[in-house]
Amino acid sequence: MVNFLIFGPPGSGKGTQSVRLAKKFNLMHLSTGDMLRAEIAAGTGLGKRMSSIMSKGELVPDEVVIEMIAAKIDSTRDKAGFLFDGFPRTVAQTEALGRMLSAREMKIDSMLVLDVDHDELVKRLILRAEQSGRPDDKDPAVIENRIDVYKAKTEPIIEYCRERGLYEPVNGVGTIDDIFERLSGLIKKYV
Ligand code: B4P
Repeated sequence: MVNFLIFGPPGSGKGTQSVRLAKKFNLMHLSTGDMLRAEIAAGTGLGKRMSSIMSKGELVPDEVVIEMIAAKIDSTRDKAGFLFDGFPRTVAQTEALGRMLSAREMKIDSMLVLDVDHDELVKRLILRAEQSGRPDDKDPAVIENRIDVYKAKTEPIIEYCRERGLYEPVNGVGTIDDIFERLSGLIKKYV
């Protein structure tokens, strides 16, 4: 199995690219954001508890997403590997993922980091708010908070992965097709 992290700030295009990459390379796409939004849409107790955290642009507790990911890893069959999208988001989640994978004799092969400047991120998320109705996209103050939370809690993972030789930066500005080609070129080295 080959396993990848797709990484970058909110609005960098992780979700957009992951759907296409998963299809092309037969990877299991695991997006903690999508899983959490599915809980909210289904009106579960967990969804209700997480909804106010997400609408403020804060991170949900580590143990919630770690449990979700572990369950998905164990129920996945017939895939060439995993594409983790929006997970991990803290160093604690990264360490938990490492333990989960090594217990199953797997590892992360590469961390693909989408590099997009601040103004472009804000522009994309404001545009998405018009179509998605996502509460965390509607308010510019919440968008700024998500970017700040990314810098404070998520960005340190880059150094953690760089030290382990996993870091591969990708220019995340350009057309969706161009960025898909850049990412595909990197993934092809492993599959
Ligand atoms: P996520 O669902 O992970 O969402 P995201 O970071 O906002 O977006 P992404 O980078 O995937 O952007 P997209 O492709 O959609 O997280 C949402 C929330 O869930 C978090 O804030 C947090 O509260 C919670 N959460 C999730 N995982 C968690 C975890 N592990 N731990 C704790 N909390 C967690 O692209 C954005 C827009 O840009 C789209 O409209 C797209 O069409 C557009 N776009 C994409 N590529 C483009 C391009 N090249 N050019 C122009 N536009 C582009």
